[in-house]
Amino acid sequence: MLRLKPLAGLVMLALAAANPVHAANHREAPITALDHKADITDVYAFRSYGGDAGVPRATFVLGVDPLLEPGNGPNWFPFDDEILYEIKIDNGHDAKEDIVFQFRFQTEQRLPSLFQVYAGVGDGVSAPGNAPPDLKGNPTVGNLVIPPKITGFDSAGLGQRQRYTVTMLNKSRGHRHGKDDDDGDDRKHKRGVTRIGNPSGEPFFAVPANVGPRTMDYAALFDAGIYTTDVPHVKVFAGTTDDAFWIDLGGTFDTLNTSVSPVLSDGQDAANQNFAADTVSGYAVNSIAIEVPVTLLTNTGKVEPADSRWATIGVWATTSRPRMTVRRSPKPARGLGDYRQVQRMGNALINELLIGTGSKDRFSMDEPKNDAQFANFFLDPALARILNAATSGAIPIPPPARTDLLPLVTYAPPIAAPGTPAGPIADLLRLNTGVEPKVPGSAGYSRLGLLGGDAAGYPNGRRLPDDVTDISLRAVAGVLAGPPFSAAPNARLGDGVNVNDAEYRTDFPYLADAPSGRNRRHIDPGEAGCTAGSGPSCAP
Ligand SMILES: [Ca+2]
Ligand SMILES: [Ca+2]
Ligand SMILES: [Ca+2]
Repeated sequence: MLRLKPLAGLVMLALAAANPVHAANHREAPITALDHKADITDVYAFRSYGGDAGVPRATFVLGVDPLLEPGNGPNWFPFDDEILYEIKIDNGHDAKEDIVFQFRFQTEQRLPSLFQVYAGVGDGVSAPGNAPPDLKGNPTVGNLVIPPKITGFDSAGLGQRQRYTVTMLNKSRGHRHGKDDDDGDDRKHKRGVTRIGNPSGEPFFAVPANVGPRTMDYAALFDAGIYTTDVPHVKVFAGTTDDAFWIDLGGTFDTLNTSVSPVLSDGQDAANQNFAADTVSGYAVNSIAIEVPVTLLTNTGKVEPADSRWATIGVWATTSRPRMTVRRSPKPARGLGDYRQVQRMGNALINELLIGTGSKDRFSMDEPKNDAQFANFFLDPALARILNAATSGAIPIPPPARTDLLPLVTYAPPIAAPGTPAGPIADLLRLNTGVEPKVPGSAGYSRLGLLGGDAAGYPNGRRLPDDVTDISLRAVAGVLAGPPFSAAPNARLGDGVNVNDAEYRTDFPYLADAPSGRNRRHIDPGEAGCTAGSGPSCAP
């Protein structure tokens, strides 16, 4: 076991700036620490492993608004009508978006006279026989006072109701077909703008926070919030869910004072259970998810084999707000003008672990195609030097320039096929859409993704159960650089939290139910960690 040596003040400051807590991007940059609604927590992109295996599909999940305490009424956690939420795809290896999925929300308040936005009990509760008359002296006995338990989006008790629109932009048709494309059939590429709709004609509704079992049937709302759309094989979902990310946040933030050594034993590394408290346990997050067939994503409009240069796409997400805000008190503020980017995220690694605090806001607001300006941060990452120093050299690190990290910021093997144009340095989550998905828990699956020999996992895309904290620590420590960095102790770095507290769904949107405000359980340090919905520390 390694012993951490006491850190010098400068190192402690640097560690706080480049802390692995930011692997999930919860409050990682100065501006989004002040703008929670626009704060992207995580971006996931993976080949769908549920549903019809005959139609290769990919699922994208965007998490925003970190660390939502489920009991935090009376307004809970609406999406922001002023924010444009986008998931962007580069399929031509130039780090510019070719396909964009846009989500916009619209909020209505249907219970303006009530003090909280959700309410419900059983079949509804009427005023009892001793209820006093109202202010005008009218009798109130028998009047409905509390609406029935919320079971659907039309339930009267769903006071705050959010609908949303989904728009797909295809910017690639025409200029993306170069001499390397032997297909040449432009009809496969839908030009311009596609409004993705609900075949029923109803709007898409967002799933509300899980207030508690008396007020609502959250699971029924979650199920009703999974929409099959009028575009074949495209599904959408938005709502308050379990935060799919997990980490020993408190231990990590206490200058690497994790509950277990940052170097795991072989047994800890292999176990499908937690040895430290998941600080994010019992918290919710707002999630937007979309599933689309691979044929809508690739440059050729086909399902490309893994060894094709066209198989690998780049993915990132952005939040944007109108350029101007007009304060109209006592009326609500109004946004005016076109949108300006507040934040973006691709890998769970780049802005969080590598970019210096003084550059994080610029990074958040700039575009991936301009990321060469930040190249020095990952060609000689401070975090690697901190791991080396904090362990008195027991964690050896490769010398700069750290070209072993290039697969994360260019199109390069082992994610992209050999021969794929590398493109500019850019923080994109690279997904080889030709790699067959693996069901978590099945043969060959690893929470460590590519580092665990599972080609379907992070950093080839990112699945919900991929342990990006451990993977990122190991990658920064040089495991992609070959011996000696690819062996233990570098290859055993981890925080002791190996799995989510809640059990993920096995089909779209794969996210777990939000914990309820009534019964949520935050696991404390020293407690055995609730492991995927079972174990001594789970919520009742
Ligand atoms: Ca592009
Ligand atoms: Ca969780
Ligand atoms: Ca971990």
